Amino acid sequence: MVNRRGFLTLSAATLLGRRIALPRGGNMRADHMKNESLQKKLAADPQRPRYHLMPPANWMNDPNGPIFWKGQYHMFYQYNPNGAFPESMHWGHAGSPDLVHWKHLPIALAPTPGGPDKDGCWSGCAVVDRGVPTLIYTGVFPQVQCLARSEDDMMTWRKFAGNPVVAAPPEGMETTGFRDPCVWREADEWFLAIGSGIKGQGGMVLLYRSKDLVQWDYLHLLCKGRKEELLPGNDPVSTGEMWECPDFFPLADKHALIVSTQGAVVFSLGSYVNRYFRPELQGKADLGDSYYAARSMTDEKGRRILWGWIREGRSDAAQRAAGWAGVMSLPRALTLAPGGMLAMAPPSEIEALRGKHQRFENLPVLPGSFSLLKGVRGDGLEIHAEFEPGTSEAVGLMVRSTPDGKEQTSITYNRTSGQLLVEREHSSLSLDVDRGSQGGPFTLAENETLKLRVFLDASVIEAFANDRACLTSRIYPSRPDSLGLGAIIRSGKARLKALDVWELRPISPDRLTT
Ligand code: DQQ
Repeated sequence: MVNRRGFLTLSAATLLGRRIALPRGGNMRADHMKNESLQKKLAADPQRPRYHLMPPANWMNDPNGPIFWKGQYHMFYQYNPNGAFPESMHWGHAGSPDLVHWKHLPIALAPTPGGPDKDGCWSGCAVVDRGVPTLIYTGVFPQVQCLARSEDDMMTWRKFAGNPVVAAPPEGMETTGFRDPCVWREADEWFLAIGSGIKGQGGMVLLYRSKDLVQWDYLHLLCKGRKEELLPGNDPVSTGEMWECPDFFPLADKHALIVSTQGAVVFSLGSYVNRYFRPELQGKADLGDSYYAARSMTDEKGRRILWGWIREGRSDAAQRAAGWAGVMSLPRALTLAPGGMLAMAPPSEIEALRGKHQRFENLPVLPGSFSLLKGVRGDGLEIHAEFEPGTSEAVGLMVRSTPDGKEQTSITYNRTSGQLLVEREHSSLSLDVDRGSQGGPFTLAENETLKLRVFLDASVIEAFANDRACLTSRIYPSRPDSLGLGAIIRSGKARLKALDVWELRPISPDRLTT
């Protein structure tokens, strides 16, 4: 339906978010009962995180258009209301007063049959245009850029009748993709970055300009990668031939470009002159391979906050059977570290989740021994550990361990190889889950202690090392007693100066309420 202002109105069912977890066909009473039984099943699932943001059920992937608006944080995300598999992308929506506690809101975007997004509303961003919240996203197939606006404080969204607003890549360009718009304002003009690339050459970001978000003129490439080029940084990485989800923003006296390279999330820091971005330093925003499609926002405190999709590490069949897949990362506040590298740390709001606290100082840990801390258990914890690595080969934490150590996961800093690792070989007795080690380069300066901050939330691990390296991973322990915590020192001498452990409270016991 087209309304008088030229915007398409979505169907009432979609606006009300009623498609969440409702099976196709069947009567309302049966649907309702199915919801209740699904709700019980999800609440009892030991692998389902309890304090990370995720949809009430079903599939989610990329964060989309995170934005702070009228005192609330808004998060949209790629969402399939029909099950725990990646099809028919919608935009799910949640709101939060504090970055931590979320309320599910009606689905924001759904594919319109016969429209330019008939096969899916893919990733994009949110801006406020003369007081009107506006989403710019990719419709498929083919990949085109579309617009939708809200005039009721983001509860419902109307698609622009003239969609798509950018119908194709610049003429003559044979691109590997054309998607995931990122829009910002400079003086009285809008700028649009679109993720793309050229086969055999490298990823790239196309730059457009507009006065009204509707009529866009192509300018040039904001930035171009070369497949094999490695820039200095924490983990020099080849950036591939397609850059997804570009995110471009000022950070202190630099500019940052974050792209997802169909492998890793890569950030570049550099200069932005005459509307060209020149990277000077590059690295991985996360050293694991479970974190992807990151997008950032600013809030009223002026913070730059990054979110990412934490994907699953188990089979498609296991995901479908579970009835849910995909988790939103914790927020990461970005700043520039004194040496010019990117610093990343969870904002202090997370502390609101803290419950019971235990602290240990100067814990005796024998190299190579297996011992778990007595009385410290859990799969919903925040752990801070400070180590003097001394002459050890590696130091770190053992988490989610059974008393007999048959299931256990190690999060270690290997001093000799200069790596931060999540070692998952024994993380589960199940054969159906990923077990490879994940991690990448991380080194400490002379006399610097290792400050490890680890968030455990059922199957999710998010680890921060000295606020400059992040490592996200997934584990699926099979035994209910995989809850133990211990310290690791491998050969040589090291000291565990202090260990703090908090139990973290769940954020939303009633996840199906929308
Ligand atoms: N996911 C979206 C795309 C994007 C990709 C589709 C990145 O827009 O390029 O769900 O994970």
